[in-house]
Amino acid sequence: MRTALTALRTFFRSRRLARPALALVGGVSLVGIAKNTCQAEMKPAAVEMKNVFPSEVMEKQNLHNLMKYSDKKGNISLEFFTMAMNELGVHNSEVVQSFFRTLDTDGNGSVSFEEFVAGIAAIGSDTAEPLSRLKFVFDSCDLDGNGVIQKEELRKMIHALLVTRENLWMYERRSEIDRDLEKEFQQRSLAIDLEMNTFDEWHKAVLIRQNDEEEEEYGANLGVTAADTDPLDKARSERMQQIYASFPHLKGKPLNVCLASLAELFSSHILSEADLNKDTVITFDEFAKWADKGTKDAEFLFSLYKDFQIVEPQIERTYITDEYDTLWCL
Ligand SMILES: [Ca+2]
Ligand SMILES: [Ca+2]
Ligand SMILES: [Ca+2]
Repeated sequence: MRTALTALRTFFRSRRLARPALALVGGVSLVGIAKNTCQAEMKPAAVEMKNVFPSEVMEKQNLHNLMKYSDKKGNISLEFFTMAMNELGVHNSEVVQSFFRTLDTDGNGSVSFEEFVAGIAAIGSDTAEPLSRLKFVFDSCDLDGNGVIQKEELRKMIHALLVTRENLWMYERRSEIDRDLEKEFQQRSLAIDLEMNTFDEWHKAVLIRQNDEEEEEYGANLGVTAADTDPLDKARSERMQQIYASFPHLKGKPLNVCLASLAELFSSHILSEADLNKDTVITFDEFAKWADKGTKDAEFLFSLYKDFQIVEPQIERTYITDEYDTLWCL
């Protein structure tokens, strides 16, 4: 078990997310994110947020998504919070509600901008105050809010965090691929005199092929080989290979099975480490002692929270034509 856990930690720690760890509420949609956001209006909370977070964070985060889920004052209801979490791939209502309850510190049924910032500050920054961080992680893992963490609660939470992380990873690959495709299109369109002259048409040709004939035709025109016509599939497959390499016992299993298995493994291990009096539950005191040891397992659990983001990163996209711009913003 020890070897597998070490591999687990190394594996997930080695995967740096390209953007800052601070999280703002929003949603991750794996397709065409930019289209939701182009013409959104900035709400006061988002403006205020600019004063709270460092500019380099703000530059890379998409404020418009906070607006998508909050009212004008920046308050987020459970309903909208659930939508945001669903978009991240978190569908377990116990996990969603626990996160919401943990953020809603005054318990009035909505997460205010201030509460949100405080929650994010507790888990998302390098300089987070240790006790707030500890409390946030403990409270959110205590899904039913009865003051102790059971193994099943821990498993569900870790699973949700792993799923989120994978979705964000895929989202980032998708963004990278879109950027690469666009760059490639620009280069190739300079070299080849093509009738189709918008990135959108080319993108369609490469990714949304109607049939093999079309693929061949476009491929021949563009010098694109079959092997590189679906970069997202390729990225996905590479990702699975990485997981299998780190966890040989999961070889051949689909991603959801792998994540479920890892959540089980990791939660069992944390329970065995932290439950000092062996009564099958972890109290806050036990949790604090466990975290205080600064073990790699604790570090790993906290790192899952730190990377947890409920905002989509901003896509820095240079639109090629007005027509294309309009298409995406509809
Ligand atoms: Ca509140
Ligand atoms: Ca509990
Ligand atoms: Ca105990």
